[in-house]
Amino acid sequence: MALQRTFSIIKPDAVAKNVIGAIYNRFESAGLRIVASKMVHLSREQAEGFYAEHSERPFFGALVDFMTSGPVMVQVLEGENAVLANREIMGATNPAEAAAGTLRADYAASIDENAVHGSDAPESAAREIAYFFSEEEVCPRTR
Ligand code: RTP
Ligand code: MG
Repeated sequence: MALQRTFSIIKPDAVAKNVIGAIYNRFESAGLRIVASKMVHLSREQAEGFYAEHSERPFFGALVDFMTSGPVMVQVLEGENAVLANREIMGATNPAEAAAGTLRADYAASIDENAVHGSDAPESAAREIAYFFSEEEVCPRTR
């Protein structure tokens, strides 16, 4: 499989826990390369737009409250099969169901505050990367 990109967020709960570096280490240890990265405090408008697919769900308001409760790290990860690889590193949405050793098993407290986001398909990855980064801000490997 060719190199692929995915979009990742370290959510406000994990930033507050001071585990940005620990989570980046998981990505790198799994062979994923960080090719763009920044810290942002999302506005409600940004969070609502990012999670627009969930706007009719009952948890949408709580999700937006949480995602705007503190700064997040947003990053683009590049590697073989990056979308699926990142979802495996993250674990299940509900940390109670996440496999041992996954980010959500180790760092998430609940389904509402679950430490990380990762794109669920190559198409959503492309859309989500463009939502946060210009093309010049993504710096693929050159050596
Ligand atoms: P994410 O988009 O954040 O990476 O999470 P995901 O793909 O694993 O899960 P998704 O279905 O896209 O849901 C987005 C976020 O909404 C919250 N959620 N709460 N209470 C609930 O039943 C429920 N379901 C989803 C979670 O915080 C989830 O990460
Ligand atoms: Mg999702």
